[in-house]
Amino acid sequence: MIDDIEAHNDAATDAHEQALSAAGEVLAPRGVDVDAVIERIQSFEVAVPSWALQTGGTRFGRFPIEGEPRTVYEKLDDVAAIHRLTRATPRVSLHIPWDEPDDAGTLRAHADALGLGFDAVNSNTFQDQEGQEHSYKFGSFAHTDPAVRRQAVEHNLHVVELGEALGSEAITIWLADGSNYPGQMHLRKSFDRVLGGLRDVYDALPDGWRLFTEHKPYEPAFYATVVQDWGSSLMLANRLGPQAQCLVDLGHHLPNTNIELVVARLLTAGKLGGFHFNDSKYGDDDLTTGSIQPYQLFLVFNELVDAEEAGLDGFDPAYMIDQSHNVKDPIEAFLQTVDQLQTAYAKAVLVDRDALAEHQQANDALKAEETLKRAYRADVSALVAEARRRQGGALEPVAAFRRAGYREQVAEARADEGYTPPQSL
Ligand SMILES: [Mn+2]
Repeated sequence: MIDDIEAHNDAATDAHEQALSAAGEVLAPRGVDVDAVIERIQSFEVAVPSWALQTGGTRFGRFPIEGEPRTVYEKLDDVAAIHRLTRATPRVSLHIPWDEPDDAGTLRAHADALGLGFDAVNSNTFQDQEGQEHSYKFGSFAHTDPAVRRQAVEHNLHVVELGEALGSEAITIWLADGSNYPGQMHLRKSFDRVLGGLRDVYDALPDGWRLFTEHKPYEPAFYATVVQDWGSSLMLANRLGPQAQCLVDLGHHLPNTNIELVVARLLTAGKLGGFHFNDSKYGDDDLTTGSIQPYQLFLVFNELVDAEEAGLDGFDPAYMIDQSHNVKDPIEAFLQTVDQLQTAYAKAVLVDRDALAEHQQANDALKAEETLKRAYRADVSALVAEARRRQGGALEPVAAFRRAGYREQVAEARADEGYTPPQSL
């Protein structure tokens, strides 16, 4: 289906090579090793979540498009198409039970055939599922009834077991537990109950596995959320032990929060486990990464690259995308997102860290800020495209995707009842 990448790249080669050499002319005199930066970009990988390959919606509705994946197998086919074009998304982050496979071995074989693996698995105790004995209306891990808490723990243990069968090595737990009104929930006791539930899951983790807690300030709980902020998440990770770390979802912060500072603190604590990339204007909007606050994204990557280059002990963040595509074709949005992430990463790699350290030491606020701005303003688009091309990906992923007619083809294949895997990806 997407098998004419070379032809597509050939058509775009002249313009690309001009842009690449122009970028080299700007960067080389600054002492930048352009090839080394391209190699760094090539090393960047990010996981695609199984829950965002269909169009998303809001509480007001959802507007589906033709050719959306109907099964977890078809979702993997779409991730393979994204990976084929970007060469940067070799893993899928599964959501259970939304994408619970009938048989883990069959799903794993399907992923293997597509050249894909599995990143962190995600559990769900924020909504009730059919046939479930107890309701999560008033919480899961934090519920006052031990039977509900037990059910939530059992679900997470099941997700770990399934993840193990798929080759995952981490579980992400986001809890909606909280209260809508003052007095509804005992603030301290509810936290203790969450810690108790997480402890049961933590104790059952296979060797080499990590458990990520994901904080969020509000929604669906509108007064007090138990794992509300990075401080609460860090407390949990510290109390649980070395296999527990914190996941930062860029949209899970109150307006104006200094997220790069949160990242720096979690790095200092050795507890930055993973990321959910997205962007937001007002709340947890799940918009395309870099679409609203690209400078903030760069500043976050600046902290990550600084930690990477400093060789910070235990630095191994699991990068994932967590977006909701209400008005864009989800595959196209992912192609755009990966490009945005690589762009922010490349700009952070360009930061002259020796000069920055000197300006910081000299308390030269202006020169220090300009050092960051200089890297941020650099046009790295040709470097990012070259990184894709060197790995067999597309110079212009969205254009190649549209030209290949993938969406039209799957719209036809997915219109009938039976499942037909794409012939070539
Ligand atoms: Mn998230």
